[in-house]
Amino acid sequence: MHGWNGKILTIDLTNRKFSESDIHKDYLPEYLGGRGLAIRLLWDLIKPGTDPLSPENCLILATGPLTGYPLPSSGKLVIAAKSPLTGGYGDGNIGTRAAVEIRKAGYDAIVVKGAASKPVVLYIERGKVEFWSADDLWGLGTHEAEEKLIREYGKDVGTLLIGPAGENLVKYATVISEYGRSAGRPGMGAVMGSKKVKAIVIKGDNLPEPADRNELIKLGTEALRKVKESKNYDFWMRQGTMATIVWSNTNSVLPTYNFKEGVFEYADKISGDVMEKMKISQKGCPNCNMPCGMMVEAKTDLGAVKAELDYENVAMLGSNIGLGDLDKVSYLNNLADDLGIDTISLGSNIAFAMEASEKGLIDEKIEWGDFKAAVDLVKKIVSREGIGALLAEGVKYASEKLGGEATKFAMHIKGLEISAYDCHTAPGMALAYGTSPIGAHHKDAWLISIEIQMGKEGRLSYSLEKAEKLVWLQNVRGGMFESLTTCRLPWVEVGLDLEYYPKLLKAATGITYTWDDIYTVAQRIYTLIRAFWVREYLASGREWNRELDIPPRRWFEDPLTKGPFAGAKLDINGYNKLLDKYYELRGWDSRGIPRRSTLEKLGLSFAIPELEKLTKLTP
Ligand code: PTT
Ligand code: SF4
Repeated sequence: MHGWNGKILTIDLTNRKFSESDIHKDYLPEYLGGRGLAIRLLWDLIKPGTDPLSPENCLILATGPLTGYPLPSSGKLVIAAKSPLTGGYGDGNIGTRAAVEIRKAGYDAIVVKGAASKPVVLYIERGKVEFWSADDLWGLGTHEAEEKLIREYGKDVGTLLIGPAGENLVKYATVISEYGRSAGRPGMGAVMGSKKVKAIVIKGDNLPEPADRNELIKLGTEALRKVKESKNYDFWMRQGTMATIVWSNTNSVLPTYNFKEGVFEYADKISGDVMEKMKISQKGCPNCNMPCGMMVEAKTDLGAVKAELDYENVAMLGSNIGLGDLDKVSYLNNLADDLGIDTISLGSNIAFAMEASEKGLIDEKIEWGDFKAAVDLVKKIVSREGIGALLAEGVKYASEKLGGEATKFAMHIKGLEISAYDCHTAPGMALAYGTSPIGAHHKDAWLISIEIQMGKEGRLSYSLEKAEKLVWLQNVRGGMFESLTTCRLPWVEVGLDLEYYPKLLKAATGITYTWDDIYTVAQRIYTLIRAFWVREYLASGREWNRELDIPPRRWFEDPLTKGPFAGAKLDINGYNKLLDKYYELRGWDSRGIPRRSTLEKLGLSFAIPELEKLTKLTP
């Protein structure tokens, strides 16, 4: 075998044991790695209906056949589990040295199961796992805890850790690495916390041997050079994802006041240009020559901090909560990283509380743009105090508890808070959120950039071609990149030719994958993830229906009141037409459940008996 290690490390926390096993011979060629391997392992290892915060859930760290090799932006890792926030499949993709070290330690994936009785640090090398006490780290923020780990283990290790949010099982706690990389929006940090794992430290030695080392190095070097020669490179290096603030505002999609509007009157105060003036350094993931981690120094009444800014963080903790001051937004961003909580869901929960306060649905007075109230609320959420205990469960739960009108402005899909694009004027992007395999996240399909290029009429249309584009984007981004596992930004942001990827895959594994083969792998992954959601919902006594793929009522009922698209909102009939087309293209029925014939065609027949115990499958 080339390009993969072919091995999984399983760590059983309950019994403080570990074992190595060979990965089933078909899994790697059929699912590639990363997300593909993670969903197959979750399907196999988790009993239907498992409580996500119980020892029976598994936390999976999965790499792919390109991870760690000298080619563009290859230091990425998928962290997956059954999500405590949504009850379905959850994952996140983190750029960290830990990704490379896992591969170098001889594994394609690590499965962490059971639960420790006391806080632990897991130290992993090839063929070795040590369980160290984490008593001195439990309760610490991720910044201080990581510093201690580096002092203890040295700089040449990979680290993954949780903050107090993960320890306190906040449902949107994430896993953090390298002072501000964050992954696993649907509560992967809470799953790690439920297992009492404060940190995982990994040190490897050698990457698996590729099938054709010379070819891999030749292609990788050439692709790295192409990245640098791109015409967008210089601007990207100045602003990274922060350039999107102005773009989103100009195009009326910047989430503002809890997704009420798409334009923000203070957008110029939180823009990429302002960030450039605050920038002190730039950092990146392993093997990346277009580093997007924009480190800024920010000063506020509450103190000075250093923070890593990205578009999503700034939009959700800035315009979406009415805060037009990048120093203060940076403070909140840094607090989220230190506490180990997702900035997107956090911004949505703060905005939800502000709107609920405005409407008199809660007793607390939390006004739009009130920085100190927001900081106070974050601390309450993480310690689960007062209103924070409700919001620690996410906006879906909080809105159902408050009842009535609250569910209309709880901005989530399937329980995951929507990331930073307002969709009053973007039906295709709304569909991308509706059908994202982890709940409302943009990573699988950034259809909005295509929609905006279609001009006003095209953008507002419900043309079925949008569903076709969506499936293609999902297959490339959420299927291929999440499984290879490399960063997609060299392609998305500086236009690296996609044709490099099948070639690199061949050089790594020795197997020829045509684009049709890659799309089939992606279809398999999306369909198995969907089967997992259906299985987990029905086995937990929850209903499954197409309503779960429909965005919140706000976008259909409350038109925009500002900007060039004032008066615009989504149309439910148009949306349902797109959704039907999407299901048809995926081979799912009108409930959004994979058809029996689709499961058979994609080599997923093993899922049929389990699903048939729970529902009648459409032929
Ligand atoms: C990702 C989501 C994103 S997507 C952002 S900003 W983005 C937020 N970042 C957070 C953060 O920071 N701190 C925090 N406490 N919470 C945060 N939550 C949000 O998490 C990230 C980059 C980015 S920056 C993007 S788009 C791309 N995402 C990729 C992806 O998903 N797959 C892939 N193959 N390549 C990608 N490249 C880019 O990676 P999640 P990271 Mg992240 C401070 O994890 O759960 O997927 O959510 O991983 O290493 O930080 O890189 O404008
Ligand atoms: Fe990491 Fe950004 Fe480079 Fe992607 S572009 S590998 S997220 S630093």
